[in-house]
Amino acid sequence: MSRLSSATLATLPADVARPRYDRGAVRCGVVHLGIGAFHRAHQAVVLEQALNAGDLRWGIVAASLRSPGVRDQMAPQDGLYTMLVRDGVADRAQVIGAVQQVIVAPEEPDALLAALASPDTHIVTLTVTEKGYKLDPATGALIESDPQLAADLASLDKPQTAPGYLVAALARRRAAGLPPFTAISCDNLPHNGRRLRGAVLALAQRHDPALAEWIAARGAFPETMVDRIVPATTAEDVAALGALLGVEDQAMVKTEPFLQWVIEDQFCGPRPDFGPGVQVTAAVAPWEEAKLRLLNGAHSGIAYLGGLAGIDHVHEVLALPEARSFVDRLWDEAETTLSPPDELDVAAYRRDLMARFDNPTLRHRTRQIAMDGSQKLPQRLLATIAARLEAGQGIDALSLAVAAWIRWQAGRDDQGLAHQVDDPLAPQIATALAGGDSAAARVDAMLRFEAVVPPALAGQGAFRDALTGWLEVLEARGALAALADLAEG
Ligand code: NAI
Ligand code: CS2
Repeated sequence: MSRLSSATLATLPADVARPRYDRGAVRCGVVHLGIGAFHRAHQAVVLEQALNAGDLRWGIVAASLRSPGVRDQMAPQDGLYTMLVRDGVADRAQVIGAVQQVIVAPEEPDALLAALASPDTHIVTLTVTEKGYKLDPATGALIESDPQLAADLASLDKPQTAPGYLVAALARRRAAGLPPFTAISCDNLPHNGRRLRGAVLALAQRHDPALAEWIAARGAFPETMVDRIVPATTAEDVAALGALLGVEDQAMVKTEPFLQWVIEDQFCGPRPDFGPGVQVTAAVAPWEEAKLRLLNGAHSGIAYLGGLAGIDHVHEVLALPEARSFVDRLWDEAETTLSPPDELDVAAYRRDLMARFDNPTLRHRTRQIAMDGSQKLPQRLLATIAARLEAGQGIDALSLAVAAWIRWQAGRDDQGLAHQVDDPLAPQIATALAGGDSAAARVDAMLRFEAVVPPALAGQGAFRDALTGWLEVLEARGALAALADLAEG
């Protein structure tokens, strides 16, 4: 089967949407760091809207700071890929042309630095995962013990981290008399703009205080809330799309119809008319907090409890009435901690979230969501628990989700089947848990893990007791029994 490419574009079925602009006339106003599935189904699709609307300044130079994977998938396809939108009943395919070049930074660091320093570049977006910022999840401070960051602290001649590339490129722009670019984090981090700015300024300060001062004065790091469920692509997805299109697309992504992007109105240069699904506003935090605590908090609880029960996909977990009850209880607890935007109808948002989770065609794997829990739990569950305890309120569902994360670290589900604990802190967590000879001891070990659990929360007896109680149930009777207990409680 031939590959999707500029040459085979015309052979696609008529109902497959494709670029309506001249790709050869596009200029790259955006550099993206971390070309993963989410970028291809979210920011790139928004920029495709701008290109299709006739503003050809907004092509993308995308980079992977790690593996060549996506470059090798996209290069034979002239940078084209398909986004398959699956609403649970029907599929809609759109070929995206916004990505003009994919750089594998470890192979050609200067090519990425040149793109970042180009006068055409006005915006840099990032999806490097929560761990890509090299920040302590609990405190937000730079993790100076990280080998890649340590190398960038020593020299930026060949950057190795996202903050490193941004600082090295901003130095080039300043030396060339160019303005900074607007750096937009699109990762699920609380105050992602502030965190990115902090990492960049801290690193710049080590190398050149005058550069740090220039970035602080003239740069822009808007806060954002990003939302679209984009599960990792599987070989089955690629095969099914090939049967639909008649060409092979190794870089395809699958997603849901829903898309939301809330961006703080803080730009230091030109920006596109982002179009439908995007809000540019002064106040992002209320949107971000609601999404992280409702959608992502539930997602993590579903992932660990479902994974422990040996259930592979989100929609399959939610086929269990006890799991739906758990999600509703978690949302009842989380909702009291929110200061939602006036425009947000939380009851309707919860109904829409459950429908999105129920979409059987996304086949969102619990194990994918379970990844990097040490980087996710602080903003998804721990901050919510701290707020509930401060208000003297219960944490039954929230604490069950955290206890399930602790149980997940054992590397075996309730049937004894082994799983990989995919987390940058997995070795340290395993070591911390190894010494515990009871659920209480294992909870105490985790509460001492300051990289994840803020000491003020760790010292709360109600939190320790709730975690211990749930972990004893999980270890003795399993996740389904714990869900049943909660539903009856
Ligand atoms: P992915 O696995 O497809 O891509 C991850 C990207 O991050 C890859 O380019 C990888 O090379 C890069 N990366 C990973 N660790 C890194 C590090 N330490 N330094 C630099 N780059 C690193 O994952 P996907 O689905 O694209 O998600 C990426 C991020 O996007 C998530 O972590 C989350 O913050 C955000 N997001 C994802 C959503 C989704 O449903 N997939 C939805 C909303 C936000
Ligand atoms: C998920 C998120 O993998 C995960 O941790 O919870 O990627 C989730 O799909 C997105 O935040 C939805 O916008």
